[in-house]
Amino acid sequence: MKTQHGVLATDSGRREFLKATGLASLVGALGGPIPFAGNLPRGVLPEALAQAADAGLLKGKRGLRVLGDRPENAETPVTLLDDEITPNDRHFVRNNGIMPERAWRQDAAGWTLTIDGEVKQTLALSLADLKNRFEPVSAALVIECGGNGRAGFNPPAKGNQWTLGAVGCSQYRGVRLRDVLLAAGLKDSAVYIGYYGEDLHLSRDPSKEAISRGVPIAKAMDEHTLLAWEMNGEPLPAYHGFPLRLICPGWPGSTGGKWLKRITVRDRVHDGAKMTGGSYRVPRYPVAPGTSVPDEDMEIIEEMPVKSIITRPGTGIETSIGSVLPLRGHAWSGHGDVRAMHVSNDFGATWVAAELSAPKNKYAWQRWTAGLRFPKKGYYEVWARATDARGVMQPMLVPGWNPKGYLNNAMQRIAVKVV
Ligand SMILES: Nc1nc2c(c(=O)[nH]1)N[C@H]1C(S)=C(S)[C@@H](COP(=O)(O)O)O[C@H]1N2
Ligand SMILES: [Mo]
Repeated sequence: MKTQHGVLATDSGRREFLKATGLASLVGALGGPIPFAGNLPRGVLPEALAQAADAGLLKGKRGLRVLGDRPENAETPVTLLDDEITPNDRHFVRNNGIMPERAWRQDAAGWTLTIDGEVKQTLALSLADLKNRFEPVSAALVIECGGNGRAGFNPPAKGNQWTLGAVGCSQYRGVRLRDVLLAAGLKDSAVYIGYYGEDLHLSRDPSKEAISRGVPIAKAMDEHTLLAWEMNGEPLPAYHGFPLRLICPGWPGSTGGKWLKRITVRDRVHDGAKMTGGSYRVPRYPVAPGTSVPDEDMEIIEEMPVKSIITRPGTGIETSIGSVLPLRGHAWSGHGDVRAMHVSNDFGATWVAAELSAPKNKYAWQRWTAGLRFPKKGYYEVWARATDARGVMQPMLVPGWNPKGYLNNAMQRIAVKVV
């Protein structure tokens, strides 16, 4: 298959081509620099990058915005996140290393999950063991990357420049991590878990992990923390961790190890790859933008903050004076349920309450809908903001600058032209 610009898009041809050129020149080859790219509102899909994704750079994905190819990272344009349950082909991808071959083969033969460390009995469980020995559970769960929104920070933070789309809410099936840990029997010394996946470090050095994070034992034992083998009724897709992934809902996506092979129970805070230094850690106190923060003043991110997205309409929509513009999206919070959702069309001077549905289950996102009328012709913005169960709201502007650009939950704004 050839794209309109003549780039070979067969699987092997494309892979060779990418190896030789990298993503930046692929974008070039797909049509030169994007005209007026600098003027595009954030979240609008640059067409060449969309083509790169749809040409199969990300197998089984449609319409994602590719941020990098080594490792592969892609976010979902916000208007493609409108579904109640995010379909597999629309879920963002965040990889830190090289995906295991097994995931592409969808072959769990010989695979086991090892549970070891501060346990009374080390376990090695096959997928069949997990399915037969423990009670199956199913839940719709938000997974959001801790760096979602990084593109909003100034001075800029290095790393993937996620805008709004490093989030999804799919339906997972699996077992409670709690039940598996209880089967192994926790020792009194258990304080933290650390996961290990089958993906390779980018250097391909087998003694290094691409990422190995974890959570305190209380979060590991929470009934909502899952070991999942199914996503939206299918075996976990290659990108999302086949054959098994961890999900610690409400916490940074990075706590949810993909392609799991081992969970080790620790007698101290886990110190695997990306647990220390600047990774997934933020200053303990507010710092001035651009500050370099001493390591001992950094702490591990736990709960993710309250947040929402506007999935309809897309930014730049045109509507007419006096008619009601329907708006909708989703709201979620690492703290639990979202209590209220508001929208404004006058730059936050006044707010209108939106309809907000209950979540399908704890840690699923909640549908909100609203309608706004515009009194005069001209340029408007719609702002949307969620409030969590404690009364904590999304900030109007980008919150607390931090060295790696985590936890930007500023409210989303879309442009509306009224004629
Ligand atoms: N083994 C492994 N697990 C991983 C990662 C990874 O690179 N390797 N990335 C983490 C990060 S940073 C995020 S945000 C989520 C992303 O999950 P997704 O790609 O299914 O959206 O997976 C987490 N689990
Ligand atoms: Mo992440």
